Formats: sequence, structure tokens, C-alpha cells
Amino acid sequence: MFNKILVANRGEIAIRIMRACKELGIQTVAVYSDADKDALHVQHAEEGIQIGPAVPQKSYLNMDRIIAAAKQANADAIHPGYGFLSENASFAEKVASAGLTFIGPSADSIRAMGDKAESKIRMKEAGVPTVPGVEELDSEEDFEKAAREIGYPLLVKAAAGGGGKGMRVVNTASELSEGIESARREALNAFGDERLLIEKYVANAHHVEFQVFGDQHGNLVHLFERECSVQRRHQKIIEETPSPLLTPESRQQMGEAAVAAAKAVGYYNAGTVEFIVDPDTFNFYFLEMNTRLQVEHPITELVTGIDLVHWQIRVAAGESFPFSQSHFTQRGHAIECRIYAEDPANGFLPSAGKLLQYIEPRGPGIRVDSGFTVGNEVTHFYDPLLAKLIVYVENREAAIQRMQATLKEFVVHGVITNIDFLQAVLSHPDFANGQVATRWVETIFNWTPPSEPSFESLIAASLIDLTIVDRQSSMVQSNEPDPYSPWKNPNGFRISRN
Ligand code: MV4
Repeated sequence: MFNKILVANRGEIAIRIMRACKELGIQTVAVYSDADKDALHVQHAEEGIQIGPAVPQKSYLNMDRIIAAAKQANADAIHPGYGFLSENASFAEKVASAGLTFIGPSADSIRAMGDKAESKIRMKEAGVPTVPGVEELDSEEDFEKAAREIGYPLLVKAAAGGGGKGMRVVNTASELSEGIESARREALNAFGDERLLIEKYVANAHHVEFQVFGDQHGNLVHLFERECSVQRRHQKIIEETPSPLLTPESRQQMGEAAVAAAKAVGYYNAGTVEFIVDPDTFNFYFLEMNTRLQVEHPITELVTGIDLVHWQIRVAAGESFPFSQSHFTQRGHAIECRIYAEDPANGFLPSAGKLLQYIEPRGPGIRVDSGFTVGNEVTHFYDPLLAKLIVYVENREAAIQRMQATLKEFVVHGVITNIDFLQAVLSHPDFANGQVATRWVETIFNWTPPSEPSFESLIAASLIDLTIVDRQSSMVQSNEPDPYSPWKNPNGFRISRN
């Protein structure tokens, strides 16, 4: 087993990984940028190494600097978390070349799944359902011929892409050349690679992904699904498991397809196979595989009862995964809400500032994975995810109720959050009925934030601040008479709780 792991990440996921290390008796090393010298993840580690300026390119994406830090600290392994370098095959190779262990899949698996055209071809060979389409396209005539075969509406996607970048819906033949051109431009811009593929557009699709997990000895299972259809601009907002859409039959078929997909690229460690599901026919299609631990992994941990990060570390060290598929069942229902520092009234723009007040909910079946505490600064350099609020209870109805009640207890002052927006989604009848497809937030759900809080609620907020925050006053350095006054809130008088 490893003696020491460097966590090449920040925020809630760095802390999540460090907790697992400590439980396994492994020492931890944090890396941090100039903007993060007071960040919570640094305090959770036994050692911290400064790796550069705030801009991610020069710190959390700086491969050589991170590997040098791991060598300097005498670490055995690097956990990349999600985002940043987690799906960078060259980084996985560099880590291995430096004599360290990359806690994740092989560089070859990352590379095979990173290219949408290549992965789609490999999935077809492995018998995994993919959306009808064409991958090898060069001339204008190739595209026109493929479009006639596939029919409209169709989707033009960047081969190097993922996450919706370089993607265009084309509804008629007359829109085709414009769609190809703009997708190509965006693909070249985002990935330096202008290759495209086209496929049938599946309208009203649900996003259902399957967690897979394997060791380096050929054992690989799926750990059921996560329904992630509540999204905005390819940013997930709410995830849950089990999916309200799937039947036992479709779940089993999709689980088998997810295992086949992972096995086709010799996968080990934690991964996620993403499908779109047509809710009318239950037809499902492989979209892409995310070769990392995902943000939403906690809901899977709750319903399956296994700690994914423990096992990521253990299988990376060469241990066998001792459970076979029949060991696993889904028990209960889990929902995750992502609490973002962003302003729904202002195009969901990130909201930076100091957390003047920050109180996380607690109680039975409540898990909060967060990277912040009161007094911390939320900067515009990084993802504005403040915390993940996860609830777990016996069924979906109770889970929604628990989430609604728990969100009311989450107090954040100093930045604007999406908490009211989350409440509005959770109380919508379409959500209650499980009838939310991927474009629901953008096309059907037109929520407008409530108007400015009343004068009375501002007075109440200022009194709450004065009484509750006092015991944390040592955390905030200020010589101003009342640093907690909502009248001083740099973001105006909005409060994220009523
Ligand atoms: C699709 C699709 C419909 N039909 N492909 C979006 C990101 C990338 N993973 C692929 N995506 C989609 N591919 C076909 N043939 C709809 C989407 C899509 C989507 C997928 C998952 C989650 C959210 C989404 C939002 C819009 C579109």
C-alpha cells in the first residue's frame, strides 16, 4: 500500500480524497496555487506545496510542477480528482515515467475513450449500442451522403470533443453546410482538431450514466446508474439514483453494455459510461466514457454502500476488487444538488466574494461534500462549486422531501447561490414525475428569481448574522465595526435564504 499520496486537485474533491487516504493510513500532500494558500483543502493535508499562480494553466494544469512536487514530498502516487489533469493521457504517462502511480485507468484507456470517433468505432465492434451515424468524413459530398442516409434532425459533433463543445443540431438539409462549418470552427478552436462526426439527433433524451469499477486483474463490475438529466449548458445541477426512468430490464441491459464498453478498452479503476436514453422507446446509446472519478460519485456510494475512493486507491496499489456483480444491489434513493456560487438572475454568472456566513445542514441521511468554510474567498479562477448536498433515504419521494427541507437549512451569505433555483426545480411537477429530459431546464423550465427580499427579511438576516456569526469572528480579519452586515454585502442586498 502507498505511504503518501499527492492530491493534484483543489476544493471539495481534494478534501474527499484526503479523507479516504487518512482512513487508509496514508499521508497526504496538497498542492495549491497562489489564490488557494488559505483554501480548506490545504488545511486537510499533512503537507502543502505551492505550485504556481492562480491561473490553472500555470498551477493545477502544470504537469511538470505537480510531478516535481510529488517527488519533492516523496509521495508514491498521485490522485488527479476530476477536471484538471484527470483525463490527460500524457499526464498519466508522465506520472508513471517518474516512478509514481497514477490513481486511475491506464493512459491507453484514457486515450481510447478521449476520441469520440475512435471510441464510437470501438464500441460498435464491442456490440455496445451507438447512435446511427458516420465517423469517417472528409469531403462535402461525404457529409451530404451521410446526412441523407441518417435523416434529419441530425447532430454534428467534434471527434475530439466531449461535454457538448463543437456540437450542432441540424434540422434540415439547407442548414447542413452552415452547421458543419460552425461545428468545425468551434472544434478547431477548442481542441485544435477539426474532425467531425454526424449522427441521428435523439430529441428529448435522458442522460443516464453507469458507474463502472475494475481492478488490474480483469475484475470489472457496474455499480448501477445515475440520472443526470437536470443540466444547463452541459453543466449538471441535480443527479439521482436510481433513475426514475429505467425499468429493471433496461437497467440490466444498460449495465451489461457499460461493462462491455469498459472491457473493450481494458479498463480498470473508476469510470463512467454515459448513455442517452429515448424515453419513449427505452432505446439507449453510448455517448462517451468519462475516465475519472465523477463529481456525482457520492450518490452511487450511498445506494451501493461502497467507498469508491478507497477502492480507487486500493486497486491502484494492485489489490484485487473482491466483489462480483451479484454482490451489488441498489438500496434506497440518493439525490445530489450542486450548490454553486452563481447568480440565476444574472445569466448564472459566477458570484465571487468572501463567505461572510456559511452554515451547512446536517441530520439523518445528509452528506455535504464541500471545499469551503466561513471566511473563505470564492474566486473567479475556478469552478464556482461551493458544495455538494447529498441526501439518502428509502425512496424517491422521501428523498425529494428531504432535499427540499435540507436546502432550507443551507445558509450562505457573501456570494449569491443557486439554492432558490434548486428549490424551484425540486418542486416542479415534471421533476416529481421524473419527466425531465436533458434540455428541460433550457426549454421548459423558465424560472425567474423572486424579487428583492423584503425590508423585514433584510433586518432578520442582519440579526441572524450578528448573533450567529459572532462565535466565528476570530476567523475573519477585519477592523470594521460590523463585517457581517448585509448592508455591506458587496453583491447587493440579495440573500440566498428566506
Ligand atoms: C446527443 C444528444 C442527442 N442525440 N447525441 C451532449 C454532450 C455530449 N456528451 C453529447 N451530448 C448529446 N449528444 C445525439 N445523437 C444530446 C446530447 C445532449 C446532452 C447529452 C447529455 C446531457 C445533456 C445534454 C444536453 C444537450 C444535448
